[in-house]
This record gives sequence, C-alpha cells and structure tokens, in this order.
Amino acid sequence: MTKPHLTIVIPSYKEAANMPLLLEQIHSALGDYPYDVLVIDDNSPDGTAETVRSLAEKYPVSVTVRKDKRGLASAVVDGFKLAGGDIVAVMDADLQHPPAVLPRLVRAIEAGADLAVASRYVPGGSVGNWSATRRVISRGAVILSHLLLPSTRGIKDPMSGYFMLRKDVISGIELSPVGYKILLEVICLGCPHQAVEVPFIFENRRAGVTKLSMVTQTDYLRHLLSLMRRTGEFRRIVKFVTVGGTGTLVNLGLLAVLKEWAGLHYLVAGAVAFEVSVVWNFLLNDRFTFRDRKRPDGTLPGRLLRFNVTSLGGFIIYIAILALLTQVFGLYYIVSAAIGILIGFGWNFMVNSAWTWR
Ligand SMILES: Nc1nc2c(ncn2[C@@H]2O[C@H](COP(=O)(O)OP(=O)(O)OP(=O)(O)O)[C@@H](O)[C@H]2O)c(=O)[nH]1
Ligand SMILES: [Mg+2]
Repeated sequence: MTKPHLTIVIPSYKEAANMPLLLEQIHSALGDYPYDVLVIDDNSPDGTAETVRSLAEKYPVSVTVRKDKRGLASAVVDGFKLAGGDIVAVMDADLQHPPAVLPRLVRAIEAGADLAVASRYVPGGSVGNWSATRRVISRGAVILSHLLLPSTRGIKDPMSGYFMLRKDVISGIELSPVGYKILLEVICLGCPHQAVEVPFIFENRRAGVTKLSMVTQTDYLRHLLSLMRRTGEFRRIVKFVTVGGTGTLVNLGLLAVLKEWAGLHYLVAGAVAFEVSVVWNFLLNDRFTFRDRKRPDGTLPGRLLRFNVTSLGGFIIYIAILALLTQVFGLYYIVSAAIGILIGFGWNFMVNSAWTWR
C-alpha cells in the first residue's frame, strides 16, 4: 500500500543559519517516507530563501517568498493552501521542534488519528529550560483556553506550534489567524475526530533571534475572544445569563408569594423558591444553553441530579446570605435574596459547565 504523502509547512523569518541542519535532520528522521518541505518566508533579509533554494538540490524542499512580513500564522495558513500532501505538518525553522519526533507523529496519523500534536505537557514532554516567567505564562494560557474554549479541553498542549494533521481536517474551514496559535484554530474549527499527543522536549533555539514578543500575549487574548465568538461560546454565556435572569424572577416571585400569601417563614419560603428555580434553570439550560453538550450516556434525571448537587453550593450561599443580610443587616428579604442569587450564580456556571454538561 502506498503511504500518504506528507507536506511539512515551515514558516520562516531570518532563519538562513538554521536551514541546512533543519533539512538534514528532517531527511534523516523520515528516511524513505514520501514527503516534501514547504518553507513560507516573509522576504527575510538574511538570505533564507536563497539558502533554501540551494538546498533543493539535496532535499525535496521549496520556498514561497511573500513580499511583506505578514506574520507566522498567516504564513502557516498560506502553507496549508499550497500543501499538496494528504498529511500536513507544521513546525518551526529554528530546531526548537526536533525533527526526530516526525516519525512518531506520522505513526499516530497512520494509526487513525486525524490530528497529532507534539506536546510539551504530556508525560515525557517538557518545555526544556524556559524561565519561570515563561512557564507560568504558558501554563496560564493553556488554562485560559481550556476554560473558555471547551473543544480544547481534551488537549494538554493546544498552544503547540508543532503538529500534523490529515488534510481533510482543515478543508472547507475558514482559518483566521488573529494570533499566532494556529493549532487553536484547527482544534476549534476543524473539529478533529481523534486527536492524540506525542511528547517532545522543546529545544533551545539553534541560531538567530526570537521574533515573538509580549505583543503576542494581547494577540492571544484577542484570538481567544475571536474563537469564542466563532465557535458560539459567547452565545452560550448570553443564553446562560438569560436563563439565570428568568430563574431569578421565578425565585423572587415565588418567595414573595409563599411568604406574603401562604404565610411561610421567609427562610422556608426561600428554600422552596430556590429548589423550584433550580429545576426551572435546569430544564431551560438543558434544552437551550447546553443542548449540544449532552453526553451520550447522560440521561435527563441523571443530569438533573447533578445539577441539584452542584447547585447545593449555590443553595448554601443563598440561604446564608438571605439570613445574614435580612437578620443581621436588616435588609428587605427580597433584596437579600436577590444578592444571594447573584453571588451563587458565577459559582454555578463554572461547576455546571465543567460537570453537568461537560
Ligand atoms: N513567515 C514568517 N515566519 C515567521 C514570522 N515570525 C516568526 N516566524 C517563524 O515562526 C517560527 C517561530 O518563531 P520564533 O521566533 O522561533 O518564536 P518562538 O519559538 O516562540 O520564540 P523563541 O523561543 O525565542 O525561538 C520560526 O520558524 C520563525 O522563523 C513572520 O513574521 N513570518
Ligand atoms: Mg522559536
């Protein structure tokens, strides 16, 4: 059986000094596997393109030179468009992404994965000798993406710049490189069916200097927001807040009715009103906010039970604040209840998003 052709896309800017060793290492790593290398260079003044052209006699490599410096992510997107292989890999030019990992990525794809990520954050992988600051920023960035973009949660290193995919993962999707974390776009918009991670150790830059600065940190936040918008996660938050608003009205209305007309003690009325609004919120969120997220094994009563259990924390907060503000601070009980609902709200969103409709 013929092996699917692999195209390796390498964005480059001022990487002439790294090209000979990079191409040699790729070649010896892949042996006789059918591949070609596509360097997307932004008109580097150090002769990167000329160096690559001279190496084309020895290796299956070509270079596309773009007239102006449009950045790393857009270079990768252009590379995707030009790549002829059924499998496409992306890696840096500075040997921080060791070519020796390529065969393991290929094997993962051959074994059925449609996305194979070279990962610094699975056992066996590491960020090498990064400073503590850079480690913390990188970890924080991963946590933020897991929190805000649910489809990245299964991947420990969604920020990696070193990965391989089957071409059909990205065919027909509109990649918009706001930041330079192109893998985030691929995960969130390409919706790979089977993503695996292969450990690697992030090496020191071989030659040349870094091109990415702190500006990229704000780019990263803009990128996350843009992906939240494009994947519908923003709309989900708006829906959750809307449902919460109606639940609050149900809660406060019922509390007033039970206390004023039925004559219940305000804490008993509050407890009943709370449970009714919990079920109310659950049914609306289940049908509306998280409709796409039901797990195959989850049944409605099962999710309702989870929702009740997770709302227990909110319930305790609510009753405590209702009693405290009314009894100790002398607030009108409806006002105390409204404040209690508000404070339990953020907690409930986090827990339910992470557990009930994971
Ligand atoms: N085409 C193109 N490639 C770029 C641009 N900026 C960076 N690159 C390439 O993208 C890859 C990653 O850039 P680096 O500067 O190594 O970024 P980094 O790895 O986060 O930083 P270091 O750890 O300091 O190397 C390298 O292959 C760069 O040559 C650009 O504007 N255009
Ligand atoms: Mg680098």
